[in-house]
Amino acid sequence: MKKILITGGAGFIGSHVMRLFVNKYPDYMVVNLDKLTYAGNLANLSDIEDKPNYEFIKGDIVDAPFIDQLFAEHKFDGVIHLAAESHVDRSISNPLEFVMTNVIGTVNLLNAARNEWKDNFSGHRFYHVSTDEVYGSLGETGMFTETTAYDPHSPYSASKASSDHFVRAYHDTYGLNTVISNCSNNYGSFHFPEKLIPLSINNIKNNKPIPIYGKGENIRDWLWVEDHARAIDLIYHKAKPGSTYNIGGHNEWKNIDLIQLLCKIMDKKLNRAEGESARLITFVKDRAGHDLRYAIDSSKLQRELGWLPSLQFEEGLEKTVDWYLANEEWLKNVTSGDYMNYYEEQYVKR
Ligand code: NAD
Ligand code: TDX
Repeated sequence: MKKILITGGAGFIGSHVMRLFVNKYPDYMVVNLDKLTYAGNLANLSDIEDKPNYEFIKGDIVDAPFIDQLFAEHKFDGVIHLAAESHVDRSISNPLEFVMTNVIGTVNLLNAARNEWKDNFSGHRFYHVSTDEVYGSLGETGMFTETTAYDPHSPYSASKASSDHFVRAYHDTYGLNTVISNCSNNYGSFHFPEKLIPLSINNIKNNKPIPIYGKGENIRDWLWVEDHARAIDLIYHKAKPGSTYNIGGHNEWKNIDLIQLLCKIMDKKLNRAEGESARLITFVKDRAGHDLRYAIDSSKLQRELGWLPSLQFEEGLEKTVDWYLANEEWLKNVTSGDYMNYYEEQYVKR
């Protein structure tokens, strides 16, 4: 039985990857290592927690001796590394936490893998999940390809860029069998409501202002999270050692247009008069260093591994709204406690 370590499996994307692997590969033992920060939630995995091929371990990737021991004990065949601090606004107020988890945590995993797998690198895969934000910001035209030069602007993207460089360095220097993917903005179920789409759904539902940074002109390329998980499965199993793939939805939206569409869907779902939810739109102070536009060219992934996104955005957004409206308890649980303190600092006090 193959044993795979997935880090950050209790987070948004990680929980979808966990679910896919546990259900699709009953002959893999899938181990979820997660610190359970504010963003990690075992309720995201309640449907698979009793499966015989799933194991949860609570732990911190920043703790090097713990990671070394974990690798020595479990003899993993491969790693899919998603654990990270992931929210740009939090990185602006607390950059060091992003350096610790995203850079040091990644290097700790690389060191443990290198040490444990040194006699057979080719038989063990280290998959690092990264973001399109490492490429910086586009103007009105063009797309990020796998060879676009890195140009990160936020402490979050700088920390992700740094971790990508370390992963490549461990391939080039030591021969570790690494692969990296850089994906655009994900959306879907279990998305923590500090990010634009779930935050807006929650605020619309509760008749609270929808905070739009600047003029809402910034553009993101949105991908259904389950399509990202499918891409990760393909890349983990099929990519060549040392390779990189971009993953994106070919689905660019200006923030303000996206929120208008969301308001329309919410009016319908909540039986509100047309235009009622859009009255909640409130333009607020822009994010510092706010990247204007992201757009991903994922043609390499399509050409080499046959991956394509499965859902139209309108359909995916409606499904997402339905999920949040049907999962009030989940939303209530994650929007209590610490999250409310963060919300106050980010949106109310400034
Ligand atoms: P998330 O914030 O929802 O989840 C992160 C998970 O990592 C949480 O479960 C958290 O508890 C865990 N974690 C954090 N610090 C840890 C530590 N020190 N040790 C162990 N576990 C720790 O993040 P997400 O949105 O699911 O993103 C997952 C990965 O995908 C990240 O690496 C992120 O950079 C990348 N990514 C995200 C997006 C997106 O749109 N969300 C897009 C592209 C790439
Ligand atoms: O309240 C808000 N108002 C607003 O206008 C928030 C939270 C965001 N925004 C804007 C900022 C961005 O232009 O909406 C856009 C999307 O913002 P986020 O949801 O915070 O995502 P983004 O900053 O684009 O980063 C996301 O995609 C890439 C993830 O959080 C990252 O982890 C991933 O790497």
